[in-house]
Order: sequence, then C-alpha cells, then structure tokens
Amino acid sequence: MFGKPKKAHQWRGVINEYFSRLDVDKSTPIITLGEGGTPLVPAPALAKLVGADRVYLKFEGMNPTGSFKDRGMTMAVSKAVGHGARAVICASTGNTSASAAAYAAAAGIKSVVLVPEGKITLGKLSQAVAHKAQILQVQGNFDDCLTLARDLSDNYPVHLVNSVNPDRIEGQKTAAFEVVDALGQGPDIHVLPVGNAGNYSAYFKGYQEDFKVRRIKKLPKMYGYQAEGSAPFVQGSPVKNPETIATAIRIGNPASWDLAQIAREKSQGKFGAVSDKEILWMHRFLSQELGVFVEPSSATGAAGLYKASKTGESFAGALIVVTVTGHGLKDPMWALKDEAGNEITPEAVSTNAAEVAERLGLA
Ligand code: AN7
Repeated sequence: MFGKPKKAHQWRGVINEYFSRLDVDKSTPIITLGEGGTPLVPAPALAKLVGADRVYLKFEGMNPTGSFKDRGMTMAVSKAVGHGARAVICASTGNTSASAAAYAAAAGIKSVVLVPEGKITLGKLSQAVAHKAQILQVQGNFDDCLTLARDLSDNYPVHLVNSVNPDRIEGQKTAAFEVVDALGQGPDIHVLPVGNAGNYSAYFKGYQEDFKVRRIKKLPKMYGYQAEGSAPFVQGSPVKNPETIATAIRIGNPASWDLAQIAREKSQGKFGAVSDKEILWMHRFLSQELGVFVEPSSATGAAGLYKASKTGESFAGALIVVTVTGHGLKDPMWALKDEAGNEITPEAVSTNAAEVAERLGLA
C-alpha cells in the first residue's frame, strides 16, 4: 500500500553536499559527522516583534556537536588529515573545542584544547572530555588562549584549527548557501552574534560567491551583534578585559577583524551591542514563543535586531535571517532561572490525580 521502501535521502555533510564550491579535491579525506543541512525555522513571533515581513532562524544548534562550528571543523580537520597532521590544537570559549574534539576523534587523531579557566560551560567541557581531547585550562581569557595556540602551532607539530585557519571560514560559508537554497533568494538582512567574527565573515563570503554566480541578485546587509561588555567592533578597538554572561562570545580581540570590516562595508551592514539582560530576555523569548532553545550567546543577534527596531529602525517589508549559533543544552542553567534570577524548581506533588489536577488549575 505504501510501495517499496526507498532509500531515504540522507544529508551527507557540507563537503559532500557542496563539493564543487569548496577548496577540496578528490584526494581530500572527508571527515564528516553529517554536519549542515540545518533547519531554517519560520519565526513569525519575532517578525511581529520587530515589524518585519518574514524572519527565519537558521538553527545551528542542530549540528552534530550542537553548534555551527562543525561546518568549519569538517573542512579544517579533513584538510589537516590530508596534510598528514596527527594532532590538532585550538583555543576556545567552548564550542570550537567541542567540535575539534569530536572531529579529531572521528579522524583518529589527537586534539589539544586551550580554554579560559572557569569560563566555559559544563556542556561544552563535557563534550571535549567525552571526545578525549587533551584539555588545558589557561589562566587567562580567550584572547590569551589564542595567542598561545598560535605560538604552539607555529613551533610544534600540531595543526591549528581556529578560524584564523581559512579552511574554517571556507566550511562555514556553506550556511549561506543553505539559506539561499531554502529561500530561493537571499535575505535583505542577515543577523548574527559576533565573537571572533569568523562566522560573520564566512556568511558574507558565501553570499558574495552566490552573488558572483548570480544565485542572488544583491548582497544581504550583514548585522553583527556583540555583548556590551565585550564589544570591540562597536568600540572600534580591542577590549582588554571582556565580560559577559554569554561566555561563547567573551572575546576582546577578534581574530577576523579585517575580514569583518570588509564584510560590513561591502554589505552596507553594521555592528551593535546589547546588554546581558537583553540577551537573556531574547533567550527566553526564543524558547517560549518559538520553540527554539539556544544558548544565551546565540540569542545576541535576535536581541540586537529587537533593539534596533525599538530604537527606530524600520524593518517593514524585510526578509530577515537570524543565525542562532548554538544549542540551549550547551548551557542549560539560564533556562532554570526566572527573570529576577531566582532558581526555578518544579513543584513536587503526590500521585493523587485530584490533588494534581487542583495544582494544575484544571479542577
Ligand atoms: C554559540 O568556541 O569562539 O564570531 O572558541 O560559540 O565566529 O567567533 C565561539 C564563538 C557565536 C561567535 N555563537 O562566533 C569558540 C568560539 C556561539 C559561539 C560565536 C561563538 P565567531
């Protein structure tokens, strides 16, 4: 009645899906966990909130390790293995290390990760441990970790997989291709959170390539948002001691500074900053009104978009895509606090149906 079973279409990861558009060839060993192919989720409640025609969330928490980093890591680790590397190293606020550790495990090589002491979330740390990375907590911030990772990879036999490695940006540009494939056009505005600005630069690269081959008619405006205590692009210079609860983007000296400035200028985009409070408000809005659970830093783009609409920018008639970069389970503690910051503990009840119905307000 339902016909013969047919082979289900299986997404094959970004290198296989976009092979001809990436810097790879037949000799490149493809290390993949099936990354990419993430949902573009309609966000009518957010469109209404900001007065736009249509808003979509590119839900990057749906990648194998729960963040967009997997797109760049499949490329970086594949190329590293292709070059004969036996070990990779990265500095990380957490997601890069989780991804590097997983792809290194899949490749059967060693991973070394340098993280700022006490400043990465439990979910991310557990991933690096699970995938058997050699983890060192550095007495410094992310920027110090990156300096150290660059130094080690320059002088010792270990391959750097931070986004200063162009293979990372190359892999991450596939997210823009997917947006265009899904919409059949480019958005008017693309919004995302910014730390090192690797992803901001990568989306722009993807859109620029789509523009060159006429898959889109114009370049989307790139809007990048940072946390107020960690906003070097807004300040116009590096921030020495960045601070924000959004630990993923607690970065004061962005590695992709120049690329990001070019992307902002050529796309007629902008950078902005939002407070931790605004980030947490949007974090809750996305999970409660749209069913999309992200880590706080991932709500920064949407929070910036909302702030822009509140302060007078009109999005009437606009088609907007907002990238939400990492999954809520990476850092679940923020969902377990109410607006005043108090712990939320579900009520305990007996097994009596009448009593439970009454507690639920059903009786
Ligand atoms: C969820 O993992 O830098 O602007 O070391 O984890 O490309 O740096 C993470 C960054 C946004 C910012 N959202 O992206 C790391 C790291 C999440 C992130 C960013 C990060 P970039």
